[in-house]
Amino acid sequence: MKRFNLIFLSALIIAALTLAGCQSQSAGSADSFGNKVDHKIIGIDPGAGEMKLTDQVVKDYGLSNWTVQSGSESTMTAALDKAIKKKQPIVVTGWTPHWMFQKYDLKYLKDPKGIYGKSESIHTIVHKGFEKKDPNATKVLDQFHWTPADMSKVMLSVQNGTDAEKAAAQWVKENPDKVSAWTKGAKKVSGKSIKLGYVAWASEIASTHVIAKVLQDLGYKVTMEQLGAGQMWAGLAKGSDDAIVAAWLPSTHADYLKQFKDQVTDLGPNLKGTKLGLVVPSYVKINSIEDLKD
Ligand code: PBE
Repeated sequence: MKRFNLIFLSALIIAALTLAGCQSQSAGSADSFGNKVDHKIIGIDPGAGEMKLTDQVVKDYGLSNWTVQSGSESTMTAALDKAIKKKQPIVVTGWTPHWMFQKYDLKYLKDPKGIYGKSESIHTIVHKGFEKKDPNATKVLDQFHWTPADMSKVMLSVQNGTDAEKAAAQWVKENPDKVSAWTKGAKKVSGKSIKLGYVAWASEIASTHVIAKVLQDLGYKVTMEQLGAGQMWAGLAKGSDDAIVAAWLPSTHADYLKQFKDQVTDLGPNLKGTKLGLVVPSYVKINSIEDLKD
C-alpha cells in the first residue's frame, strides 16, 4: 500500500512538472518581457494611424499572444508615468515630436521589418474648393511650416500646465520672423470664418492653436473642432471643417487620404521629420520589437 502511494505521488509530481514545462514553453519563461507586461502594448485612440500599424506589427512579428490596448494619448502617458515612477517594464505606442521624450528617458524598439515606415511629415490639407473660396487663408495655411523643435516648445508649455491658447500666443509673439513668412502676401480680413479640425494629440493641439492664433491676428474668426481621427478626416472631406494641419503622411494616415482624396486638397508638409514606433523606458533591457517574442 505504502509503495503504491509512493509511485502514485511520483507520477503526480512528474505530471505536474511536465505540465508546468509545457506551459512555460507556450507562454514564455516567467521572467520574459512579455510576461512582465502581461503581453500588453499600451496603445492610444482606435482611429490613430499608429494603432493600425501596431496591429500589423503584431501580425508580422508573430506576436499572436499580445494585445494592443486602446485608450487615448492621455491614458497612454499616464500608464507610462506610473510605470516609470515604479521603474517597471512597459511598452507603449509612441511618436516624435512628443513631450514625453523630453520628460522621460525613453527609447524606440528597433523595427527591422520597417512596419512603422520611414520618417514622415505632417501635412496641411484643405477641403476641396476651399482654395477658391478663400485664397487668402489658403495662402497662410500653405506657407505655414515649422520644425519639430518649434512644435516641442509649444507642447512642453501645454504639458507644464499653460493653456493651449496662451502657449500658442506666446510662441507667436516670440517668433515674429517665422510668422511673417507664413503671412507674407496675405491680407487682413474682417470677421471671416474658418473652421479647423484636429485630434487631441499633443502635437496637433500645438500646431492647430498656433495657426489659429496667426489667422485670428489677421482678422479671422477661427473655430477649432476637436474630433477623433476618422471624424476629422470625414469632416474635412464633407466640408464641415475647412482645413486640418494634422495629416501624418505618407504612411500613418495613408488609408484616410486614400479614402477621401477626391474631396480634399493636400497643401504639402508643415513639419518634416516625425517618427512612430513602440517605445519603452531606457532602463528596459530589450531593444527590438523582435525581443517581444517569448
Ligand atoms: N499619432 C500622432 C497620430 C498622428 C499624430 C502618431 C498618434 C496617428 O497615429 O494617427
